[in-house]
Amino acid sequence: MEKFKNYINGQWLEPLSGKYYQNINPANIEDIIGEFPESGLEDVNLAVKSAKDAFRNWRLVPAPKRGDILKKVGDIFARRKNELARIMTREMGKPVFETSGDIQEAIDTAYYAASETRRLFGYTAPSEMLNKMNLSFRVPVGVCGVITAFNFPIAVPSWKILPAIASGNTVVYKPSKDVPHSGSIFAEIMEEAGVPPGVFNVVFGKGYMGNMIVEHPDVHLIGFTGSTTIGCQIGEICGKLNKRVSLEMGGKNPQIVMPDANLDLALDGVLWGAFGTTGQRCTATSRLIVHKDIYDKFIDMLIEKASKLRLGNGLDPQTQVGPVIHKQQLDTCEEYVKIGLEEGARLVLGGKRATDGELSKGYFFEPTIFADVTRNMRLFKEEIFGPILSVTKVDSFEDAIETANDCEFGLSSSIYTTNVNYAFNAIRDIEAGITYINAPTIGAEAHMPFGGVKGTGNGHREGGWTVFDIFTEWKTVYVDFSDKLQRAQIDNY
Ligand code: UN1
Repeated sequence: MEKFKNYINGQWLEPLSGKYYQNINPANIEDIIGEFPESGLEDVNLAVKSAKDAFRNWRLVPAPKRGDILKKVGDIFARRKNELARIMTREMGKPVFETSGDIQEAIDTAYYAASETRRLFGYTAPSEMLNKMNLSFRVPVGVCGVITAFNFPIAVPSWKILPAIASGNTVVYKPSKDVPHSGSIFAEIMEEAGVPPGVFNVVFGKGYMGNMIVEHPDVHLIGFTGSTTIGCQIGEICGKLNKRVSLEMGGKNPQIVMPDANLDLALDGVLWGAFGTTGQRCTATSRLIVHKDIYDKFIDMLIEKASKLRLGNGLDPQTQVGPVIHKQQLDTCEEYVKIGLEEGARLVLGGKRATDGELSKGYFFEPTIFADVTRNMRLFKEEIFGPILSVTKVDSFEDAIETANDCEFGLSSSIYTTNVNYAFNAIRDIEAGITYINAPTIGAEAHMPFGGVKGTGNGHREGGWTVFDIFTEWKTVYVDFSDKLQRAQIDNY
């Protein structure tokens, strides 16, 4: 069985901890992908030291030159797209068409970051004094710790790593323990593209290792995507240590369907939003909010089509829905079905593990729909991260918006309507970082700000130009060419 290594300072190194763990295919638990380092503090220390040393030179490399390397990163991802998509599917389960999209998102991010190295605009402003010039520009922060989840093994890390490096930072990356093979290939690609030793480092390990990165005194910034529980813990530590931290956490994303909507379109939207990636997206549609006039009809349409979704191994081109990531997630899904039934919601589809034939080999859960979910239920409030959709009936447009907003999270949202007034009211009034009109809650594009309000995040936006606000500091410069002492706020007033 293949034994993988950490990537530190441009070298592939066995973990100093001497420990390894096995990673398995969630669609077939007999298929072991490999043994990956279960790194410890000594490994983290080595990676951070290499990132710290590399920062001295990397920050001085002209940004467009850094961009040339990132362009190559995008080219190599494009060249290896098909091969890598299969590796990712084997490792985390979602179908190959989805893992291909995941890589495409990294390609888009690489090219965007590369081009941004020729902008990274600063501001100039007039000075209040004669013969004095005021400038400001972006500078890197230093060593960035990147900690991500399993569901987008390449795209989500790329959102952080590539802009961080474009800005002149260096990175220590800890991939989710469930997708280390993808993390290893990320390192291979960075190496081949010519990212200098130490600028990008990968250390494999389990959850505990994240804290070692977060607490390390030479790590200046943390970029995290994952659960709200872990994210809040990281935020707390970073608060105490006065580190910059960008948190991308949970969602409980609503899709509203109004009676005037194109119902077939709304149906396709909710099926993709709720069951794409087996519901394991922070942007997944987990609350369907339907107007009373079409409620029964839409639920019938939904059951009819959702019951036909084809579960299976994501490597099979017929598969529409893959497994969940691990046994624990399967247990969580079962637990929420129990909770939903106890709370009095009406189970209209699924609700149990799928074990027919080949499915018995993996962690498969039937696409599950609960109707008559009310706002007081846990099913309505809590992120499940699995193929479980709640449907709630509302009386009016106002009720729909209020219901959508009755939530601790605020990442994505959607409304299906042909009424322009409803659409614009929804854009204005839904409390979420992202609102889609006549499109599902999933489908963010790499060049637009991505992130959420309320319990989803801590005010940052990845993606697009806004990600550079996370990974840079501002340097303000005053150039006085008057040849005399000019005292601001004093001499001119
Ligand atoms: C995530 O679920 O962590 O918009 C990110 C989307 C994808 C990104 C999802 N482009 O669903």
